[in-house]
Amino acid sequence: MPKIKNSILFFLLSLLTNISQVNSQEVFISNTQNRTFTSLNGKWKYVMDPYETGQIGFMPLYKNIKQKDKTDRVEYSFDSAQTLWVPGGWNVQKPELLYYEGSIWYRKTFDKENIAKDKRYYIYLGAANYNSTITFNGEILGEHEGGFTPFCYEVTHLIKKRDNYLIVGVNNTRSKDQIPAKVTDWFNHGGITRDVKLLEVPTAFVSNYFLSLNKSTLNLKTKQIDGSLTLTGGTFSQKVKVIIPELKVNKEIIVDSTGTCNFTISVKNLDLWSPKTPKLYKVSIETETEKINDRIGFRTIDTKGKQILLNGNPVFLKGISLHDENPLRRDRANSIDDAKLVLGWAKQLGCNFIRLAHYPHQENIVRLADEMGIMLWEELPLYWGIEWDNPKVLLKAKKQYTELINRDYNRASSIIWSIANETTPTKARNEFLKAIAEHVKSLDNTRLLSAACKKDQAGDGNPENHYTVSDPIMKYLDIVSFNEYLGWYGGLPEECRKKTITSSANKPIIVSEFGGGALQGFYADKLTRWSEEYQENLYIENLAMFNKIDGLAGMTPWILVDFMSPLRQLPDIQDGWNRKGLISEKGVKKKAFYILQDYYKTK
Ligand code: GCB
Repeated sequence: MPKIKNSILFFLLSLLTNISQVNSQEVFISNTQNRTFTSLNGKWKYVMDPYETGQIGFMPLYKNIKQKDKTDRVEYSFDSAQTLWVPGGWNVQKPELLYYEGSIWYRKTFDKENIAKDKRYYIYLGAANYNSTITFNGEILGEHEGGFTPFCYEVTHLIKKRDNYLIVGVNNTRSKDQIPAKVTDWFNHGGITRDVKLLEVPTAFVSNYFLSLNKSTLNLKTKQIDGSLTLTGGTFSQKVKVIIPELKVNKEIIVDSTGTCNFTISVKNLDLWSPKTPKLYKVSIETETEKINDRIGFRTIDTKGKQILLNGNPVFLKGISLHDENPLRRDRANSIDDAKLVLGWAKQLGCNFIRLAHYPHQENIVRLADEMGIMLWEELPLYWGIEWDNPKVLLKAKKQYTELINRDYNRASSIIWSIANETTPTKARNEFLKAIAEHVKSLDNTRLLSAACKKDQAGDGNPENHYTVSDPIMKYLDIVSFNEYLGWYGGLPEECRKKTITSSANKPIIVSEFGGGALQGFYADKLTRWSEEYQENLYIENLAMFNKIDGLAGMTPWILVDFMSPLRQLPDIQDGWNRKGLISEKGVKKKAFYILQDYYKTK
């Protein structure tokens, strides 16, 4: 008898494990804005958990425990708790949370009157920084690591007509085995920073699809679009249609029960996407039970020797770097209006390119860049201090990259994946980044690879006044990029006149950062630190130096707008802001803005 009991227990346990596997984030659902969903944005109740135990008074927070009668001991209460706005970092919402690093548990309650039998329901989070525990109606759905990429969990088996409660614990404690690691030069906005949605999809649904222009057909009259898609939940073969009305495409695809399928589509008279003509086509993906609309542009991006080729033509990337922050609201960006603000400034500067530093930005900005014709560099926070020799960190990086590529593959604006920023070459780091380069290429060979490298140190065999870039990871990259702060972190701007820069690779070069700080409205002579004149002169000298580089294919100066950083505490100058912006945190342009604007007019 006990034996039977044990086996029943084992069976039940294995069922449970299976359920938790099913619930764990194994499906990636893209293009959520064009699917059926209920927004769960708005005010959420919250309970702080500074000791990060997940419980208060020995009672788990995700159980949403309430006092039953006057004898009952319960030491927390979501019902009478204060609220935080979602999406949004918690730091700027309450003065006592400004520098808070720890856990906060959020709760959202909602009713769902029309629960359809032939539908499935998923909780989708655009991003939560950094570790999240997702629970629904008292069940743990899973945990997600990474502060900038989207994820979802199925709740079909748990959703009710009334009184659903979604409780999410978010922890933004920094740690050396995370990505990013302990120290960054940006603000650690904690919490649910992007949209939360309850998605409603058919039982079998197209969770993701990937469309891109086949490079080898670029110069042909009839071009080819390469495609693949994933049907989730289908138990038998099913028809899926890809429809592009303007191109008279109505392609029928049979997806078998494996759920994935590759296909090609021939197209005539295709207008290519470019910054000058950011043509997007209406694309619909249809099954018998759903229709997903999208707007997709088709282009190729390639290199030839030291040139970057967009649709086969050389292009100079007139760029600027950017953090995903709205300086006016002092918060992580999370809306189309936030995206319009910064892309509007970049357009005024004359940019056709933006480096989305140093982590995946909100999806709205990538979609708006598609519409506005701005090319993008996207990256993960493989930044200072990463534990290169920790295999778990490598797995995390691969997972974050997979999530980002799943989200943005169909965006024509996104042309470069950058795999690291300012990391010192060591054996462990080189192997790690080689593995990441291979991973990214295996998921997406329609974009270029780069990394913001360091140039070689002085005294490493180069003649005086001559810099080279010879980072060993360059061989895995399509573009050589480097950050260079001459005139700010070493020497005065005038020294730029003496320096020359080369790279040993026959590849295009992007200057991925340069710049210096200025307090907007502080005017002095060009040798006075923090003055607008100092920054202005630094731009003049640096631009002249970079202009001499053989193979210069673009640049992304540091940075469009001042951004929050706890590393920057000089009173009355920085006050918690990195001042290298060409625009102040109040939206006022500094003198150097116009220097770069004039330079871009010549390009
Ligand atoms: C860098 C980093 C960037 C910093 C910048 C600075 O090289 O890549 O994250 O914010 O320098 O301002 O020092």
